[in-house]
Amino acid sequence: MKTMSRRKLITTGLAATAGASALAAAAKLAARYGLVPPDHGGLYGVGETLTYASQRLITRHTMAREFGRGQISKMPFANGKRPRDERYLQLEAAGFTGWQLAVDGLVANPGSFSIADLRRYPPRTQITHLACEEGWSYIAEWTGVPLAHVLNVVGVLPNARYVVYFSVQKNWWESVDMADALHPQTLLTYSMNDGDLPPAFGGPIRLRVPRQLGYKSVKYLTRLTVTDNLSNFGKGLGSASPEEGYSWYAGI
Ligand SMILES: Nc1nc2c(c(=O)[nH]1)N[C@H]1C(S)=C(S)[C@@H](COP(=O)(O)O)O[C@H]1N2
Ligand SMILES: [Mo]
Repeated sequence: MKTMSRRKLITTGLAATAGASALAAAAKLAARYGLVPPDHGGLYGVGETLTYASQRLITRHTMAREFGRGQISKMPFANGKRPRDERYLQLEAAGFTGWQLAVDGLVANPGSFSIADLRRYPPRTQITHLACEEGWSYIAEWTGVPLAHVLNVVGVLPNARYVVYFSVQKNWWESVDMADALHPQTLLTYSMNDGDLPPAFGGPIRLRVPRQLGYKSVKYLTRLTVTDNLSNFGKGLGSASPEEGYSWYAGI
């Protein structure tokens, strides 16, 4: 076996240290600019910070790709189970007329919106890709009101940093930072491929966040809350995903 020369040993060691200190320096820089994700602790923490901070610095204003009508998937895959509780089934039977989306937290005018209320706002339609972290994906057309519009209606306070959103399915909740919350393609969607959003796909209302992986697009939304601090939600990692080992920030 060839032994490593002393010189090589030192250069390799230096390179390793240089790499580590560059990472540490980058993490410090991210902290200075407030670009540390809520799941920054633990084994992959520095990596999570670098991914989030660099995406935010470089691609903050970029748009997710939009497709043509001919590219819409013929058989979109509905993942997961539909809610089966009595209340949801009653609301569904009544055409979701009784559904309410509550918006509260750091806002001037907390409120509650029916689907009809949301439909009265200027809609946006977009054909985007939904990619699951498990490897499958599909393209569909979604129509809804930009979350930014609803946030303007309720009046977000200047110290707002994140929007946390909850599903009727208690184990599904997520959050995004204000850059994604106010992004023009982040939509509260109530239509899919020319019809009402089907229950299998999150009807009556789902947040589509096309610049992040599918799990950020939570279905069956019941409540949004604006906050400056994620530590009081769940285990304090920003959403349910990091509690299961997935990144809070899932930018694509
Ligand atoms: N409420 C709720 N939202 C959810 C899920 C779910 O099971 N329940 N699954 C998530 C995951 S992991 C993905 S990939 C997408 C799947 O979206 P689809 O059902 O339109 O395929 O929804 C996300 N939002
Ligand atoms: Mo997923």
